[in-house]
Amino acid sequence: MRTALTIAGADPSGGAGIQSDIKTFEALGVMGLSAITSLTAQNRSYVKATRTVPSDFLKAQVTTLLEEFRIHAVKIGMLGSSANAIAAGELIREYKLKNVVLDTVLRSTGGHPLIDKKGVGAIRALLPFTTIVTPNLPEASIISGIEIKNEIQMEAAAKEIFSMGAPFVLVKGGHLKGAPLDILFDGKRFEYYECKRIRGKKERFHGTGCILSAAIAAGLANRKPLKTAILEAKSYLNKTLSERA
Ligand code: PXL
Repeated sequence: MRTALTIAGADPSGGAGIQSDIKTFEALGVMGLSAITSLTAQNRSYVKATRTVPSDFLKAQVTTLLEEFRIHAVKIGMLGSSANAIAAGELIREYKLKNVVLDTVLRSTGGHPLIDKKGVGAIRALLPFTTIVTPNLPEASIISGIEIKNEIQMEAAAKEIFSMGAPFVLVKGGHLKGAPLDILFDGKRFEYYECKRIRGKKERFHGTGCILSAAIAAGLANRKPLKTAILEAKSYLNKTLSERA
């Protein structure tokens, strides 16, 4: 069976992080492996506290899995610390991990930091070792240093993040008003993914970014071409959100 590994935080509410990623992998027909970067105390509304694992222990989780499993794709979410971001980069290089989807998690929706102060720099340093990065608007703005209020600025941020070494950049436009538009940049062209806005209480959307990035990783693990994996991930996310209470 094809496998995907999630390197991410644990979310007791199950809506984001490791718990959600394993559900996504298995729903898309991929065996889910996981390495926990940080424990969180949270519900769907807010993050109360986090306890991040030491980076040598993060590495031990992954290297022990590699003794037994081939890993066909990797999703990276909340890292908790810049040390864990550096460790993830070392693992990718040392074990030649392929199909790496980096969800550039910096803060929770409520504003709780999910990586330390040096995290932005550590995430920038990870970009060249990924296959695709999937920042939302606030993350794309912080990583690129470009203010984003419209689609032109989304494109500028995507170009800037590409220039930092990410082979594909998918900027998610859900935080802009109007119909959500995600923009993919491959270094040459932009591709536009329009979607319908699903309405509801904010708890319904907890973990949306995790689902999308894990679903892209599942598609890549299943040998789908990247753009097919993105389209199928968006459709899986839509279905999952529509079914949620
Ligand atoms: O959606 C960002 C995110 C990722 N991973 C974990 C989280 C959150 C947001 O709360 O808790 C573990």
